[in-house]
Amino acid sequence: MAIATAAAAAALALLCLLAVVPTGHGALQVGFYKGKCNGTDVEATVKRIIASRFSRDRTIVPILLRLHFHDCFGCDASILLDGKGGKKAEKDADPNKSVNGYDVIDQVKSALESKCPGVVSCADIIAIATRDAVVLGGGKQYTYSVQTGRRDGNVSVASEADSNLPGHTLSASQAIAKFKTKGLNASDTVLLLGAHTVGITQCSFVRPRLYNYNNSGKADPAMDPALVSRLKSTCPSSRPTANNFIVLDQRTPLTVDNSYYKQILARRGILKVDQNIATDKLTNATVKALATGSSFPTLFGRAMVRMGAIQVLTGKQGQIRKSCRVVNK
Ligand code: HEM
Ligand SMILES: *[C@@H]1O[C@H](CO)[C@@H](O)[C@H](O)[C@H]1NC(C)=O
Ligand SMILES: *[C@@H]1O[C@H](CO)[C@@H](O)[C@H](O)[C@H]1NC(C)=O
Ligand SMILES: *[C@@H]1O[C@H](CO)[C@@H](O)[C@H](O)[C@H]1NC(C)=O
Ligand SMILES: *[C@@H]1O[C@H](CO)[C@@H](O)[C@H](O)[C@H]1NC(C)=O
Ligand SMILES: *[C@@H]1O[C@H](CO)[C@@H](O)[C@H](O)[C@H]1NC(C)=O
Ligand SMILES: CC(=O)N[C@H]1CO[C@H](CO)[C@@H](O)[C@@H]1O
Repeated sequence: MAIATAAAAAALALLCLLAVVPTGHGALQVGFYKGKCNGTDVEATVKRIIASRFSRDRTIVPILLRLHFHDCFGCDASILLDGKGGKKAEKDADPNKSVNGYDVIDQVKSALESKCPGVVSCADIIAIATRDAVVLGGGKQYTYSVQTGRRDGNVSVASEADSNLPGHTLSASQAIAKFKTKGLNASDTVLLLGAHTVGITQCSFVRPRLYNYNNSGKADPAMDPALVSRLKSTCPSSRPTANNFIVLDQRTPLTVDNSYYKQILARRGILKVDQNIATDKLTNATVKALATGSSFPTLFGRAMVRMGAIQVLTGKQGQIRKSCRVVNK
């Protein structure tokens, strides 16, 4: 299966250059690039390239979602920068390994630079490309208007990234607290974790739940025993370094849908944090509503817009990078 070959891990996050923007979205607006690219439709250009990639490789959906999330604990495209002079950049931060998708961002960037140099930010390319990928992976009902007008940061530091990303064993209240530091609330936290409806995780994050949960010598009792058996065969304890992957949504791993919530209610959450939001009284009602109702497509898009507004640079701040991988001289 194609997804099993996709790289998985993650990198993350960023510099707190600006205050959190909890309401309104600073100077971001829908259609910021209209009429600004010599007659080229910027959003249509992004969409064409993402659709072409998707037709060959559906894992572009989880790849871009994860990239956008990790960048957005600061939304200034810092995650795209290559490390310089032996310094670790965000890309090299530990949870990183393989936040992928840099190549498709580069492809979009060069297509746009050839039409209107220095106009479209890398941060906006990530935001637009992710929206397009979500719609390709989920269908038209997942369409949302993406806000643009972000500018690119010019600093990337791995150590800041490391401490910023949420851990996979967080309780619901810890996850909510983490998102709150970025101006997002409990509903946003549950909705955005719904991105785990696509993609994969490496065995190392799941093994503790399978073999020795909380030093009990047994599996996590919160996990469906049938799932425990299946996952044990993918992630054997005898080969702790085996670089195998598990799909985060066991039912429809490449489709953007609300099946993630149904799965976690059925005790088939893969990461501990996924399972935690299904059982905690702070989040269980929201999870149930998303699993049983039809509101996820609309609400997910709204939460993505809020995530895309975290600590953005706008106006005269930052720069429009010429190459997404390096800060302009
Ligand atoms: C408390 C919050 C979150 C935690 C602790 C978390 C943790 C993780 C972990 C540990 C993985 C597996 C990485 C690996 O195997 O290397 C993962 C994968 C993923 N995460 Fe999250 N995540 C969180 C929130 C989000 C959000 C908000 C999004 C997007 C909106 C997101 C999108 C994804 C996607 C799409 C994947 C699969 C990537 C792929 O298949 O390439 N996550 N996450
Ligand atoms: C239009 O294209 C020309 C030639 O590539 C370029 O110099 C100019 O900056 C572009 N205009 C805008 C608004 O990007
Ligand atoms: C979270 O914020 C959104 C958007 O402002 C709002 O619609 C929603 O009701 C809030 N949820 C909670 C639990 O406060
Ligand atoms: C872990 O085990 C300790 C001691 O048995 C127990 O008090 C605690 O509640 C357990 N924690 C979880 C998350 O299961
Ligand atoms: C959520 O959990 C609490 C405490 O475990 C429980 O009392 C409540 O009925 C649950 N709500 C739903 C909607 O499942
Ligand atoms: C980084 O951006 C700030 C403005 O946000 C600017 O003052 C500074 O000179 C930039 N640094 C570099 C190396 O480009
Ligand atoms: C700690 C660690 O393994 N970091 C990796 C992050 O990604 C870079 C580039 O792919 C690797 O070279 C690093 O080893």
